Amino acid sequence: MAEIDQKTDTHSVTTEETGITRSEDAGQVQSPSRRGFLTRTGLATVAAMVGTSIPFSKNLPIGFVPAAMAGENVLAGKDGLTLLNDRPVNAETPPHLLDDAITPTNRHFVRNNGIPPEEMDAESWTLTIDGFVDKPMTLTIADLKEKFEVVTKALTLECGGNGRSAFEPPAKGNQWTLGAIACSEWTGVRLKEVLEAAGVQSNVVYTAHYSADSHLSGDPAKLPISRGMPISKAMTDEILIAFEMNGAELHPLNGAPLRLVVPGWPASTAQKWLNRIELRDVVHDGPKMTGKAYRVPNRPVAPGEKVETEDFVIIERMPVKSLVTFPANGAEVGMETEVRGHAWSGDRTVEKLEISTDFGTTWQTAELDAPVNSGAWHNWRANVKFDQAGYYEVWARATDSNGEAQPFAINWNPKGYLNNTMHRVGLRVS
Ligand SMILES: Nc1nc2c(c(=O)[nH]1)N[C@H]1C(S)=C(S)[C@@H](COP(=O)(O)O)O[C@H]1N2
Ligand SMILES: [Mo]
Repeated sequence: MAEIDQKTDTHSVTTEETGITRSEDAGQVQSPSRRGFLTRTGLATVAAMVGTSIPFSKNLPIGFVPAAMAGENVLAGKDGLTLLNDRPVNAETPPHLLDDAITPTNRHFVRNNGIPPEEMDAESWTLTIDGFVDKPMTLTIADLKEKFEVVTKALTLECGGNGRSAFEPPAKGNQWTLGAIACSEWTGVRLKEVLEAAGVQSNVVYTAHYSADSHLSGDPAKLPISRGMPISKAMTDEILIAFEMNGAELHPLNGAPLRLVVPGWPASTAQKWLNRIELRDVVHDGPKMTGKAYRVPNRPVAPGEKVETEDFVIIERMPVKSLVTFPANGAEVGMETEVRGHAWSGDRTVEKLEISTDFGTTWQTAELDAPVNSGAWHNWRANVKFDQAGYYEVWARATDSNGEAQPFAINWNPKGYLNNTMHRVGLRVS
């Protein structure tokens, strides 16, 4: 299992550059490009993948893959995630593991449409800005750091299909329950400043994002995903071109070494392994921009109703939503307990978080923190008392700055996007 190829490339191995290499014919699952990033990136990445620093890294024999990463673990460096798919890798985080105010990297969900790139080398990586710009540019990550202000922000990413599993009739696609949501701390430069430096021409209406991952078919002419956003959105302050996640390199499954982070909009807008942004004078038409992908009907439709492609519109902001992260569903609690979680609403703020323990008959207002910065989720908590033992459910309902509240029932749509129904957590009180 831990067979190692000692013959290949980086074997002037130093303690900084362990250059761990796996046998190509070990028949292991090659995701996320295990061989590629381990040979090209150093200890920091290995440490990110095992989830902590490696105090005795000096003693790690050449070519040894940390045991925590060996074998079939396509989710190396992730902790407790539920794997929905391994080709491409898709994994969500159970709500009770999302309890932290800032989501640690090992708890950030993974949504891949294709196969991550083999090479994720931060030193040689480049980002090209082209299309309708005055000065097309190609920048290294060092250039980005040098030319633009480096900022750190907590930013919420949620997959447009989060909650899909609850749709009836079912919608095709990853059967996400609640856990395709995270709010990590991202460090990078503002997309807006980079686009301004390139000179946005007056006819630009949309961005187009490109990356180094490959299509599942292996066909190099096909892209797994290439989405974009209106230029007005791209020029907002919160959007980052990020090279750090929670103070370390990006996790290979979350887009190392460079990605977009677009809070509040479907996270499909947030291209991972980003290597090019093109400014266009038309709405982008790349893979997953057209047809039914990340689009919803332009009117309410009945469950199961067939909708013509031309009646779909592109999803922009994500709707108001919340999560109960403590206690866990099914937990046993005493006659009094704290209940807590997060709430968010696209690019708006949340005004109110209420919880009910009597199936929605009465509601109690929770203590709701302001987001640590624009683009982050809100944390909330409440103290709950029960009069007698038994089975209860905690329901959480967020209301946003436009007065929109989470619904009881889902507005069905063919691809199962935007499910923002209330989160229910069952408790046994004794
Ligand atoms: N290059 C690239 N970027 C991508 C994707 C992808 O498959 N390839 N998936 C998108 C989708 S659909 C989502 S929900 C987010 C998920 O980000 P995460 O995997 O870091 O959680 O990445 C987006 N960016
Ligand atoms: Mo997504």
